[in-house]
Amino acid sequence: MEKAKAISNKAVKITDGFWKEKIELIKNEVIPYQWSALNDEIDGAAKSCCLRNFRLAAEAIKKRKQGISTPVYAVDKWEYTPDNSEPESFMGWVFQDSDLYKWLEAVGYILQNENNAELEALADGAIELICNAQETDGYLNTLYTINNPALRFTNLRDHHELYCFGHLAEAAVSYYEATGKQALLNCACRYADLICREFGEEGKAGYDGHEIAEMALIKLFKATGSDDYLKQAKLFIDRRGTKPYYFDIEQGKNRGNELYYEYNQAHLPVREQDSAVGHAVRAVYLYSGMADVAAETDEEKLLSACKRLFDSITNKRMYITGGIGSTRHGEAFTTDYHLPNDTAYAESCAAIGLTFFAHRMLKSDFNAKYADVMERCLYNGILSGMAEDGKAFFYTNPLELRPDEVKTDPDKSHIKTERQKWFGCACCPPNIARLISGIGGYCLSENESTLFINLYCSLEAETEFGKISIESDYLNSGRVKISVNAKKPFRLALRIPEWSKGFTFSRENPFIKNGYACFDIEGKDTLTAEFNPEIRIMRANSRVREDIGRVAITRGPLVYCLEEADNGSGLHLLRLSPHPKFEFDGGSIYANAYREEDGGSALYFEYKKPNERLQRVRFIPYYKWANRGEGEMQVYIRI
Ligand code: FUB
Ligand code: ZN
Repeated sequence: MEKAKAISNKAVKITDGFWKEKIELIKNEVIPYQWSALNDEIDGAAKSCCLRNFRLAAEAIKKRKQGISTPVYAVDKWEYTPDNSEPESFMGWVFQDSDLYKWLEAVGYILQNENNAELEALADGAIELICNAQETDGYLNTLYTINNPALRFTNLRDHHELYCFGHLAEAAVSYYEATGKQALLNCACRYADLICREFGEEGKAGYDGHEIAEMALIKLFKATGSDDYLKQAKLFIDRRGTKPYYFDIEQGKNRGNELYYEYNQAHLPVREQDSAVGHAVRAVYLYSGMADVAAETDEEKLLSACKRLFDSITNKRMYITGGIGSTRHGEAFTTDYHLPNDTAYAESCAAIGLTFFAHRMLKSDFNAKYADVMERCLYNGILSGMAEDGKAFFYTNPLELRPDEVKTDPDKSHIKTERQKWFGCACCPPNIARLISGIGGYCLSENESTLFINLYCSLEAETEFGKISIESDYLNSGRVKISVNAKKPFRLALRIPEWSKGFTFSRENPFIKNGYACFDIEGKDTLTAEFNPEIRIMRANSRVREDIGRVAITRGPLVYCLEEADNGSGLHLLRLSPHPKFEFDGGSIYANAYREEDGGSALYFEYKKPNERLQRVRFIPYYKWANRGEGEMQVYIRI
């Protein structure tokens, strides 16, 4: 297995351009905004109760330590609201704690690259609160601590205790790497140690209903060097899908239909799984953990399963935007080539999870296709989840929308016509924040001989081979300048983006392997690469019924869409002209299309060629849609 490791976010400084602007937005707008949301300070937004829960848990622990008994409340729901719960009990979704952890992880990534005493002080306060909500034996979950500690770890399938642990651990590593402060890392390790005792070789044969603990344990293993965490991650992976099903044991009953187990990817032992199934976020989080464990243990069988699952997703079950999850039912995958545009679930978190998975595959399988998928997700199905001002979010990311249908069709009730200020189930907004703030960690990787450039952000980085900087005009001209100051000779591998029709490098005859152009570098050196981000008319495989006879417009990594605001209503009436006469103005794409004229009032009538009129249409990047009020949107246009 040829291995590589990612160069960490801390070693990579994004210097300017598109992603620098996004990181600044996260730092200046999104992080403060989300802090207010977690504190329930945003008017008109769904309540989080996240910080409130931590405060209540800390108080309960304090009281119990003083010998004062605390009330017991039910632990029997996914969402606790003032209507279904006692006023002093836990509120929100069972996994509400994870929102604060994701926020802290994002703060950690920001602090890895700059000093910000105010932000650090805010985070330290939150960490103190988290530590106060931790039980003496390391357990940390506000739902159980507030409502009924005696019931902890009795419903791994649904109650997200290991999921919340996973987010705690990821936040802890990010914050520790940023500040060197141990408090949150110690807190996460104490919880990890409890989990290793409870679910280790000698313990209960459980694993999480919502995967993430696997990849989080690997992060803790890397940060602390403790083998126990690697062993536990592998145990969780090895156990999943083996019989008798742990979820049956804990629930005291069999679910009757094997299909139910697919929701948690627990239908088969993971090494036997071929198709991506079930809840999409869970799936890609599991596969990310599998890819991590395969890389740490050099296990070919596990890696082969990861490769099959990656191909299952990206060759048959992924939207052109990098979105995954074709149905709202179970927020899940369905079947191959079933990619409906207007009922798509395509949760922001799922595209984020696919990015995690692709990123981890690069550790063991040197192939540009993984970075291509990261890029597809990042520029499209992830960024679309956030408004341009960083203060509103999409949970689901359809590729086509008519506001009147969304409002009247219960099958589309998961879709919103405009981004929301916050959600009761707010998994996506802080997930977007942590991904973008840490994007530096996705750009480069290295092994003993080679430095790989996976994403072309403008950056400066410290690597094993010396300093590297990238000046990127990737989105606009496709031109990228790379300067290195090498401490020792090495090979530089530049990913050739799959969208680039042709490319030129300032040095001739690169050796091309697995989609990377490789150059031998010594001393101070500068290389330029010119990729070709020309406008492309893309189609889907003809097995995708919804897209037959339709095309999507892309330029470079960006997928484009039509909006009512630019093109009028009735976007379905448009078809791209065979002579579109594309024009790119640095942001939008203009093209000729024909608009079918109103066919009168009859619902059905005998066919005759419809009248059409020429219309110049405007396409905007998909991620920017719905920033100008409510209206129709369409990625695919008839051709
Ligand atoms: O269950 C935790 C998160 O909430 C999932 O990842 C999302 O799909 C949402 O259901
Ligand atoms: Zn989400």
